[in-house]
Amino acid sequence: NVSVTINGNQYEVPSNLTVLEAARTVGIDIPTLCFLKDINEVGACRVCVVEVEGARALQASCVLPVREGMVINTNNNRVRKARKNTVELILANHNRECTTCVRSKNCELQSISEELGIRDIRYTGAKREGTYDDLSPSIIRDTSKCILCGRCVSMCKEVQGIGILDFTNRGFETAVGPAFNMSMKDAPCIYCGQCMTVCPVGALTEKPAKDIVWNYLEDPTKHVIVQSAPAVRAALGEEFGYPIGTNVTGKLATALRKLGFAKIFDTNWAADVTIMEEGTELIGRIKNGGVLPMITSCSPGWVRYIEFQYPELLPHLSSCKSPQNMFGALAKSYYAEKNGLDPKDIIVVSVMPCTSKKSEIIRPELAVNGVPDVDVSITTRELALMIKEARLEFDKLEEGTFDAFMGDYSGAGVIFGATGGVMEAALRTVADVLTGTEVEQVEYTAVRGLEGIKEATVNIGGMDVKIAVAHNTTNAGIILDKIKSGEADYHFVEVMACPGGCVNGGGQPIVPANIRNVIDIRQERAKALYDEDASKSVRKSHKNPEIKRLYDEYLGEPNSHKAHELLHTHYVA
Ligand code: HC1
Ligand code: SF4
Repeated sequence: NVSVTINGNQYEVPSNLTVLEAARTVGIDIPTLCFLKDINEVGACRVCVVEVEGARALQASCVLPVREGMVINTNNNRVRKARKNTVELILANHNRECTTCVRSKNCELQSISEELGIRDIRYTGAKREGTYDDLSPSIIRDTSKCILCGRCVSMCKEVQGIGILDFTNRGFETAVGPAFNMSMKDAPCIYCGQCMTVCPVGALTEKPAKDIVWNYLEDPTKHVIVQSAPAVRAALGEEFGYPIGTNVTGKLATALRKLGFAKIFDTNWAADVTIMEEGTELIGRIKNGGVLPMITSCSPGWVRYIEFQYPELLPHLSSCKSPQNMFGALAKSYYAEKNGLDPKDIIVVSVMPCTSKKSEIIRPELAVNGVPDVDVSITTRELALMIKEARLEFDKLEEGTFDAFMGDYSGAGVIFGATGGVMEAALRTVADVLTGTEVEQVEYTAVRGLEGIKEATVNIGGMDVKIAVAHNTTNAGIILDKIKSGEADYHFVEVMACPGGCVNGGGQPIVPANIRNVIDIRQERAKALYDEDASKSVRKSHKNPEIKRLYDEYLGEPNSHKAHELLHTHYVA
């Protein structure tokens, strides 16, 4: 420990802290704009400056280690003036169209301007000419809003191991973007959207599609149905003031119904279908000497990653489409047939925690006879906007349920949204199939939690099944290198592109840094899903009565010819 004086009071604080952290441990908040714990600790914005006795210039507290005997002032006139000045300079060069910005009311620059009491901006002059790039299916980059904090750069490079975004140009012309200012559409971007979730302002946002949904909902010639992904229910409530980690399944169902969808179904149901198909594929590959390890293919950011970075390993991907697309394919075949509908009249909308899903739905190899499985994909955030536009009072909605037929799901389907969840769901079914019994164990805790790479060997019916789970693409890369070198002898690997899995997807509600720095949102949201799983009486995909019905009445067996036509694909380099 060291002894420091902050704002006139003496404290003992751990010696390995920065001044920013030390102040926070004793309840003194220093504002920040670029700081993001463990991800972006670069002292770029200088909003966190403090006065240190003996030093002439003010110091950025986020990169300043504490020292024995340090005397610090975090909030005197000089400090406040400097902070205000810094933020005014940022604002002078910022496109301040707050009223029409998608981040209005959830913008860290807006909040800090308000907290510092900025009422006018003394600096006027030239504004940087911005780039507005909306050509990709998933991301809009608007540099007129960018404040050069560097969070997205760190996220893409350090966490995701990709490095699409970087500082370009110099001085006044400095901007953040892909090399040569190319469009995100042309860069090897996986559309994970992690850069958006850390952007403090509206410089990186999703490509919106909610107005397309509104138009379909008013088109009398269309039968518009919706599916909602596992992780949506673990985060949507945050947009309406619920604590992080609140499960809002019931209100989500009611909200979707009130928005006017003809049927409200659940991607969790399709996750159960995926387990039937993927589990069977795995057993087949093990028994028949197929390519091992088999790797999950449901996270479209991950699929883009392996395509760009390790195309030679594509045969390891499961041939299964993602649950989102399996749902769509079955809606336009099974559901259409059972309800006497023309598939051409059915519009499938998906609500996803993901921005990459917007690119997955337009992949030509996933269409069935040229018809896309899913017509429109919106994020959790866009759904929240639709609920607000419809003026529904979310907290007052009654607890509803999803529609039968493609809306009932097992606990296995729910946990897909957390890292390790697909693996655990698969093991529950594979264990029963391989042993020909009803295995009592349903929980596989070795694959739960936030360790970057989880490895385990599970004995199933006398056979040792070696598994690994990776989340974020840096960890995915580590596993792929091991597979490439022959060092890995796994049978089955789960990869999710986003840190923590879909619960922390690029389309989820954006949590400002001051909260992210103290709460692990991945853990809280995952808990909401594991709790729902534990509360279910049916926790294995193959025990879901609606899944049994699908196979009895329509598909026959998992991996049948019909299942292959609708639910599987082939990724080629
Ligand atoms: Fe996911 Fe999936 S779990 S990819 O993270 O396999 O997006 O939630 O919908 O498709 O089910 C996302 C979540 C989601 C698919 C499923
Ligand atoms: Fe990088 Fe993902 Fe953002 Fe693309 S979407 S720039 S890969 S963080």
